[in-house]
Amino acid sequence: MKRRQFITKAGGASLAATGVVGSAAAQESSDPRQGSGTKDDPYIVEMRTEGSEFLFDPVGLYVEKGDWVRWVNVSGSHSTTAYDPSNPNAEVRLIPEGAKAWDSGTYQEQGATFDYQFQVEGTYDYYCIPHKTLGMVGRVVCGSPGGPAENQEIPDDVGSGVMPDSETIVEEKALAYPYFPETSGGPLPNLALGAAALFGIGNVYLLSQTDRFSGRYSQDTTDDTEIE
Ligand SMILES: [Cu+2]
Repeated sequence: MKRRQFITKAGGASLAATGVVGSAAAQESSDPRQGSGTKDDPYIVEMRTEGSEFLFDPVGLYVEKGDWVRWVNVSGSHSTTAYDPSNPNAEVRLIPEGAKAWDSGTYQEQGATFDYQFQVEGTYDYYCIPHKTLGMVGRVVCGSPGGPAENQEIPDDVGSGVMPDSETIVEEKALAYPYFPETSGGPLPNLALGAAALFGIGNVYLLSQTDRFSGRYSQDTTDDTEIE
């Protein structure tokens, strides 16, 4: 059971690595920010299903007070729904005080759109109703970061990446999915894969040592076989 879970995670990690390469290439050719924020030409956030990934892209977006954002259902069935107790499955409010909570409902049709005007400054976290627990969440910062989203973590996973911090959203304006923070050692997925590889090598070494000194290695091997 554990082994199967590990294989699943490893598969996800390589998918994530592929996604990073893809979005890096996309960023070179085009800004992840589409639109200009007006009612007639709103900023665009795509809602997509890609294999086992369910995502908002860009996952982090900066807007000015009064700007419009349009969510477009590109593939799969999705909603854009603000974290607010009045919305389905949301137990916390993660949008600024005084801001109007939104919920598009779940769209099945490709090309369906939902528009929202940001009228209160602060940080807005939102999710997709069907895929809330599968990592489909996003963040908009209007004007400057603030509100309850800044003081608590979202209660759900963030797909293959991490939720962009608000300062990075303000600096970069739009962050393509999946988002990984910059580190001195390179992108996170490579570090994670490297750590997993080291961990695996270490395990093999430890098992061989156990074998040599106590003979428990063969017992462990039997357990491993049963697990498979
Ligand atoms: Cu979804």
